[in-house]
Amino acid sequence: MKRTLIAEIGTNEAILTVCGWVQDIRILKNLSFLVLRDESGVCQVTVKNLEKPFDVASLNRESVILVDGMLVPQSQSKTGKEILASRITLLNAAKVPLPLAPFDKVQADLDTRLNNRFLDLRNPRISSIFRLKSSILWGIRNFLMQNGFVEVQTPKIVASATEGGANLFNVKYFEDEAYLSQSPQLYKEILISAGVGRVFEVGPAFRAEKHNTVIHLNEFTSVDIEMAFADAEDAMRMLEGVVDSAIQNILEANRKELEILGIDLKRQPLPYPRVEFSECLKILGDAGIKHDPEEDLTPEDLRVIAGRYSGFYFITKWPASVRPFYTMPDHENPEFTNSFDLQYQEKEITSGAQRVHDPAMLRSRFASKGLNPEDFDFYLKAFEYGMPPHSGWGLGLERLAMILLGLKNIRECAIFPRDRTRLKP
Ligand code: AMO
Repeated sequence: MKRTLIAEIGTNEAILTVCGWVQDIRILKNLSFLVLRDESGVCQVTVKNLEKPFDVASLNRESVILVDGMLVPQSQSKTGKEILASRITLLNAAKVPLPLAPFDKVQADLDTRLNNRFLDLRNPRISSIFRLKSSILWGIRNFLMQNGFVEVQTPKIVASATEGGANLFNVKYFEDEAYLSQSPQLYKEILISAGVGRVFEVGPAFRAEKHNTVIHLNEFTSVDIEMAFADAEDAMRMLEGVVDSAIQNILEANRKELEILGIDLKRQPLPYPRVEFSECLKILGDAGIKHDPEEDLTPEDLRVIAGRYSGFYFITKWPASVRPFYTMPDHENPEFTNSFDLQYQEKEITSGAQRVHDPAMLRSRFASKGLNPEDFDFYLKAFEYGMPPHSGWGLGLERLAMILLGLKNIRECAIFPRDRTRLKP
């Protein structure tokens, strides 16, 4: 279909065709006004003398129409763009009442919005979130490609757990039992043995976590990297570059969306602060909170620590007891590991580490975590024939988007979220 995007009205022809959704209708005595919307913006359609009669009064909001008409130069309309219609064609009528009115002054509750996501997304405030998320990912990809990474796709139907057995979704795989992948961890490491050097993946990760929080989804987008001949510091530097590139990209490409959402985003100078886990325990101690050095930090602990750091910072050198089997112990102090989390205030955005590359050490790590090495035979094999030292991380894309866009619930950043009670749409 030949059409002019609303954003481009006035830049080319005076006689044009625009298509879109009817956002508003105002009927006067000898004259009607429509507000027409497409993906690029809104314009006013003035209906006076049509070549072929069309009953504007019978039109429902959010119906899809095609308008042939003439540009009105120096329009006085609120939208700044106006077309005097010569012909209106109804392409598809919307039913009444709408299950969600996307332009109501009072926003519907999140559940109603998600149940009617196709209508919710018609509001540019909502669709801007996903334009920005797409741009964040482009900034990430661009930075990784410039730094010699190759993008891969690894299987999402898998035979073993990587991030702890409790959070697995089971899948019936013909005669076998399989799982939905929690993380591409094992595969990205195998690719390091394969000599790829630097590898990344953007893909879904599945976690059967039962708790319902504003930072957890049961399916999220994991951005994963792995680098050969690299230590944890190398991986952290790559991560800072990635986050900064994502911010830079939206600042350059998405002024309009940032304005629609009222976001005042700034780059944070590099490097981001690094705080060792033991230092976190001191901060907690100063606040009168006793913490077992072998236990993970609780959300409450993280809130206290976040009081000392605004913005992004790393927590490094986590205890071995709280990190997965593949994490490299610290050479001098093996109860701790060469690991890190990137935090934004109290929220974790990324986990990463230097990995164990020695197969004998890996076997003993399996034993200490109560795991059966036979379940990981295909993974261990890749370590027996020349595995370089390597490091990497996994970043939750929806968490990063949520933080950069200042949103309170991660579900706002998943176009069709999956949570404990939501399997549709
Ligand atoms: P981890 O399990 O910490 O590490 O996950 C990495 C990052 O993924 C995001 N994330 C989630 N986002 C939304 N909902 C969830 N349920 C959820 N779970 C995790 C977070 C988190 O920081 N294999 C390691 C990574 C590595 O070491 O390379 C891993 O998966 O932002």
